[in-house]
Amino acid sequence: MQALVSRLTPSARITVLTGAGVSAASGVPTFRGAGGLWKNFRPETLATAEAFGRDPRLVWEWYAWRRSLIAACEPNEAHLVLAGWSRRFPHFTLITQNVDGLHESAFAKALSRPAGPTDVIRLHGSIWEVRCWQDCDASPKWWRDERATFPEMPPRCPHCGDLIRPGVVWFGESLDPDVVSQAAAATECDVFITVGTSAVVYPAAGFIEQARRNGAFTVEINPEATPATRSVDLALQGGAETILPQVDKLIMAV
Ligand code: BV8
Repeated sequence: MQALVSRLTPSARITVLTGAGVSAASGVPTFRGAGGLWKNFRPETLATAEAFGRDPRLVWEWYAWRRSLIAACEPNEAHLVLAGWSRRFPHFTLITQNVDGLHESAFAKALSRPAGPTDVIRLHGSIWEVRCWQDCDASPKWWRDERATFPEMPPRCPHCGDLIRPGVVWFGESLDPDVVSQAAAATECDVFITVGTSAVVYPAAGFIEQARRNGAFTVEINPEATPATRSVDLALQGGAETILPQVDKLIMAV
């Protein structure tokens, strides 16, 4: 752990990539962990445009279930430490695959200010945003919708009456190119830490290798081994909610 702490200096360019594991301690089920399955559906089969086209009600029931679950969750120590690092380290970038919004909530809690547009690079969108399924002209590209329940299932576009869809990136859909280039630029760094991801979903998992090729000191924080474990410089085996506060304490002690 000292090998990491000694590199987390104020001048260092530090990039952190997170996955579902960083929210596990908050009670949000991961995708591949126990409890990740819903009604015996594999997430990859529900999180697709095809699945939505086939049965929008079923897909919305899944997202409504996840929203109701996430709404009851609070950011944990891992989220709070990372929010704190965005103030401590001038060259800090936080990239997440998570759509739960807990990183953003941690900014409000740790820094008593809302997360700004560049504080969290969201690769896969947000479960608290929606879009018109037809992308009708009257509707904005996406808008926030934090309703606990929808008056009707599946919910409708207030502009054209057709369906709305979750504001997330589904499997088989391309990520926003601006977001991808922001994340790729952040792999030009001194320290790249991957936290709580199984490193199997692309292009997100590719940023770890990209950072390594760019000469960054790469670190993985995960209780289990992943395809990235053998290529990172340092693998810290354990929960993010335990290891990140430990690292933070050691930084403060320096
Ligand atoms: C695309 C939003 C262009 C929706 C998500 C290259 C190779 C192979 C396949 C592909 C490839 N390129 C593209 C693909 C296809 C596909 C893909 O990667 N498939 C995988 C399954 C093989 N990628 C795409 O489709 C992407 N689009 O590439 O477009 C294109 C299009 C067509 C064809 C080619 C190219 C879009 C991907 C985004 C999909 N949307 N989410 C929603 O949330 O509903 S992905 C979703 O799943 C999450 O956002 C996240 O990214 C992923 C889940 O992964 P993790 O977050 O890592 O979670 P997981 O449960 O797997 O692991 C948790 C980890 O935490 C575990 O390791 C566990 O040990 C650890 N852990 C547990 N507790 C803790 C902990 N760690 C720390 N602390 C703890 N306490």
